[in-house]
Parts: sequence; structure tokens; C-alpha cells
Amino acid sequence: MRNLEVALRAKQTEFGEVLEALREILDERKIDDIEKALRRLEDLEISIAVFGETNAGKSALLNSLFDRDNDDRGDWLFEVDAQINHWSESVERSNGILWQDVAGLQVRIFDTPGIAGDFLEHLHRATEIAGACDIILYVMAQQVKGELQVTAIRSLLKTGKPLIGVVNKIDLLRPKEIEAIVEDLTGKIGLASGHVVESAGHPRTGLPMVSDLTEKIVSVIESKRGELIETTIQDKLQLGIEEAQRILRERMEAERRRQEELIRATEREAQARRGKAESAVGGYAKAAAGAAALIPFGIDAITSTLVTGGMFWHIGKIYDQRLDAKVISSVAKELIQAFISILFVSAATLAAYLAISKGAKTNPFTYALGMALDGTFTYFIVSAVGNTFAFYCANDMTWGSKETAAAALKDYVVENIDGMFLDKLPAKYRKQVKEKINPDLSA
Ligand SMILES: Nc1nc2c(ncn2[C@@H]2O[C@H](COP(=O)(O)OP(=O)(O)O)[C@@H](O)[C@H]2O)c(=O)[nH]1
Ligand SMILES: [Mg+2]
Repeated sequence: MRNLEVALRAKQTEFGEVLEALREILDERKIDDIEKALRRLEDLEISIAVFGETNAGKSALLNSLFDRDNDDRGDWLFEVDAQINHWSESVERSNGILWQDVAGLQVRIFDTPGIAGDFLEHLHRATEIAGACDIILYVMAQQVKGELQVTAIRSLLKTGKPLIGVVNKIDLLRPKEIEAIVEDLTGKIGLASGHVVESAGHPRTGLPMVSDLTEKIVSVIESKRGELIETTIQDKLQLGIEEAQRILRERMEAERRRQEELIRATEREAQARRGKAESAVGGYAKAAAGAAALIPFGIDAITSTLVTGGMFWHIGKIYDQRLDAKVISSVAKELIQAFISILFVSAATLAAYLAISKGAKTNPFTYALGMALDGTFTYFIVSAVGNTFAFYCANDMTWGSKETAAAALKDYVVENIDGMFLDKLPAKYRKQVKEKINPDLSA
């Protein structure tokens, strides 16, 4: 007996650890269920439940197991009822009565609501009570009628806990009828024939016949002992673990959806900012193009115009970036230099390009065309530099996957050179200008 106690206590620690992990996830009722089962390990207590159709004589059978007189209502432990399918709060409260000590284990017995037709509420509660017990007595006084019970009892059997089939009310049954019921239990339900007994909990005449059942219960307990509670707890923990997994999966799914929504919201915001930045750049580019004729064509002049004109400040603000004047002018200068070197292969080609507009402006008939050429060029520089700077701000003041200012700018230039610059040039200069441009860019 001591060995059993030691073994069960060891299990208690092991199961307790699993329970602690589940406590974080499962609701109180589920945890309570498992705790109750674990407490039985501590108290060395096992439990038995009856299961079966209404009027099979389950309650009367239990009274007889306790040696109570079914003819004397005052002596009942479990309520016997000839007609209605009765199950109440008070029945529930007094349920679970200590029977006797078997092989060092306290045995507690539970009644369950009778199952009739497709009254699912009772079936559900009966399955719940039986699921929390270690041994089940499946009581039948007639052949199987509803498939529902069969399904329920089969799933209880699957947990591996012992099931004893009881053919009850044998005082009313003919041998052929008893045989048919035993056949149902062994065939339809799948019980071993050694696990079927006959009884009469409340015969019309004579004394109750429950000694075979008592003997069977005792022998099952003696042969399985510690294993009994363990099976129930393992089943409860297994169900708990499955429930916990389901809850965790749901939580992860919810988190994934939240993240996706967050990304979508961020994308919407980024798009809105990009739109604002583009229109700001467009405005500055137009203004700069208009003034182009007045700007002596030096990089520093454009830089300071863009910076003091506020385009970079403006873009930084759209992206909530706090900008330092030094950073702005150095990035602006870097971008403009990169722009020139991307567009022209060498200083010589740049000089040759500038000579085109200079030449145009010396002739009063082509002066306006030269201005248009400068204006278009300036518009393109400011747009390219401004939008590339917006990209820089959108990437938290880094070039992100583009790595360098030149790489980011080049992408913009390659993509827009035709639509924003070459096609917009006065037709007269288009061919000449194209010849001066970096051949990698104008296909
Ligand atoms: N003839 C006979 N009647 C019984 C026996 N056991 C119970 N009954 C009667 O069957 C009816 C239903 O019994 P009850 O224990 O309430 O069935 P339960 O619904 O399965 O709990 C009652 O009228 C009992 O007196 C039995 O062994 N023989
Ligand atoms: Mg009953």
C-alpha cells in the first residue's frame, strides 16, 4: 500500500507541473476540473459513475449498492423516479457519495441524469460527470435504442478507463432478452464479455441482486488501483492541453491579423505622406524652373536655393523628421552632385550641355528656347533630388535597400528621364541634348 501511495504522490508532482503551464492559458472552470482530479491523487480517492438510459434503474441500483431500501423514500441516497427524466440542483449538490475503502482507495460514487431520446442537455451533463470519473457502469434494462448514447459511451471508452456493462432489472427480463442486451454491450459497444454483469437494483419481489456488480467493481479496482486515477487525470490533462493549443492558435491568429492591419495602416499612412511630399516637390520644382534663368548655373547655387527655399525642411516635416541644417545641406549637395554625375559621364559632356543653352541665349531669336531648356533641366533636377530626399526621410534617414544616395537617385532618373526631361525639351534642342546625356540613361 505504501508503494502505491509513493507512486501516486510522484505522479502528483509531475502532473502539477503540466497544470502550472496550463494555468496561464485555460479558464478557471477547466483548471478547477483538473485540480479536482489531482486532489483525488492526494486523497487516494477514486470515483465511479453510472451512465445509461432514463428508467434503466441506475439510481435504484446505486441505493442498493449502499444497502439502502428503495421502498423507503427516506432511506434513499439517490432519487428514484418511475416516470420523469428528473435532474436538479439539489440532486447535483448531494451527488458523489463515499462508498467504501477498496484496496487502500476511497471510492466515491456518482449518479448521472438519465439519457432519453435526443435530450442533449442531460446527455452532455452525464458525459461530463462520467468523464471526470475513473470507472463507468453502463446500465441497460433493454436493448440499445438511441445511437447517441452509443457514440457517447464509445468515446468514454476511448480514454482507456474501465467500463462495466450492467444488465439491470433482470427480474423483468427473459433469458433471451438478457442475451440480446449482452450482445449489444459486447457487439455495439465493444465491451469484453468478462466486463458484463447482471443485476436487479429494485426487483418487484425479493431482495436486490447486486453482489456480482459489487464483486466486479472490487476486482477492477484491485487489479488497476493507481492506474485508475492516472488515466482520468491524463485524459483531463490531454483535453486541457488540446484546449490550450486551440486557444494559443487562436491568439496567434488574432495577433497575425492585428499585425497585418498595422502594416496596412502604416502603408496607407506612407502612401499619404508620399503623395504630400510629391506635390510639395512639384511646387518647388515649378518655382525653381521659373527662376532658372536667374540662377548662375552652379551646384552650390541650386543647393542653397533648395535649402533656403525650404523644400528639404518641408519634406522633413511631412515625414516627422527633425532635420539639422548641416545634414540637410550636405545631403542636398550630395544628391545634386550625384544627379549631375549620373546624367553626364564627364565634366566635358556637362560643359558641352551647358554650352547649348548658353549659345541659345546669345541669340535674341532663340533666347526664350534657351530659357525653356534651363527651366526644364532645373525642374528635373529639383524633382529628382526632392523625391529622392523624400525617399530618404521615409526610410528614417537611411537609403534602405538602395544603400547609397546615388543608387536611389539613379533609379528615379532612369525611370523619369524621358517623361520629365527629354520629351519636354524644345524640339529644336532635343537631339543635341540627348547626345550629351549619359548613354546608359537615354536608350
Ligand atoms: N422491476 C424492477 N424495477 C426496477 C429495478 N430497478 C429500478 N426499477 C424501477 O425502475 C424505475 C426507474 O428507476 P430509476 O432508478 O429511477 O432509474 P434511472 O432513471 O435509471 O435512475 C423505478 O420505478 C424503479 O423502482 C429492478 O431491478 N427491477
Ligand atoms: Mg436516476
